[in-house]
Amino acid sequence: MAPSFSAAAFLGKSCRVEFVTSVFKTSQLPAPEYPEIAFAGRSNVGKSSLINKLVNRRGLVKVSAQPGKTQSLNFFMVEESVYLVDLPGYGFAKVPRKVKNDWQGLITSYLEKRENLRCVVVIVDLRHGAKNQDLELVAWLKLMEQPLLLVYTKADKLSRNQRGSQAAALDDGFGVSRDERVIFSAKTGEGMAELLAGLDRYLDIS
Ligand SMILES: Nc1nc2c(ncn2[C@@H]2O[C@H](COP(=O)(O)OP(=O)(O)OP(=O)(O)O)[C@@H](O)[C@H]2O)c(=O)[nH]1
Ligand SMILES: [Mg+2]
Repeated sequence: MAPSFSAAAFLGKSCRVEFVTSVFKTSQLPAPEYPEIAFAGRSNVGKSSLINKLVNRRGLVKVSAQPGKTQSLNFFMVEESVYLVDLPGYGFAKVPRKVKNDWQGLITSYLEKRENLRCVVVIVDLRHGAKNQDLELVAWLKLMEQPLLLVYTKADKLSRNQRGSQAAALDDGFGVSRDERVIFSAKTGEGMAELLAGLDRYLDIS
């Protein structure tokens, strides 16, 4: 295992980052040699945008014009110390059933078995209520005692007042307190410091 890594020291600014691999089946997963953070959420919620913001590279991860673009687990290595994993979005109806089942199988077994997975960042849209699949994912991660951090993104699309009331409704739905979630915008970078502090709670285990 690599030495402990501080998100706040490297992420949110220029850092060394490289694409490692796209994984379509479990057998393609890279060796679990580094601590790992995975990013999950509904299709089009802003997972790839959040990762780009974290590594300060606009075009590193493809941001989709159409939902459902990310169809594999995409691994990125930061500072030769930590993997960031962009997961395929869920809840996109137009994906054929066969493909959907394959995805679900892959993501489920990844989230269940990945030994170096330190934290799952679950991203939801601050403008919308908690959807069933979000609630199910969070409940299932908690059941597995898998550490997670909720990120309420696209905050730039709401006024200050709306943000407060929407965030309170989401907190209620997920049953989390304010320090278990971060209000974020990939457009403005709002919430970056809180996000990094949240990640460091799980990364910095020394
Ligand atoms: N205003 C605003 N737009 C955002 C933000 N984050 C993402 N977007 C936009 O939302 C759309 C989807 O963003 P992506 O980052 O591709 O979302 P994704 O979750 O990776 O999507 P899939 O890979 O298809 O599941 C793009 O048009 C982004 O520009 C944000 O914080 N603010
Ligand atoms: Mg994506």
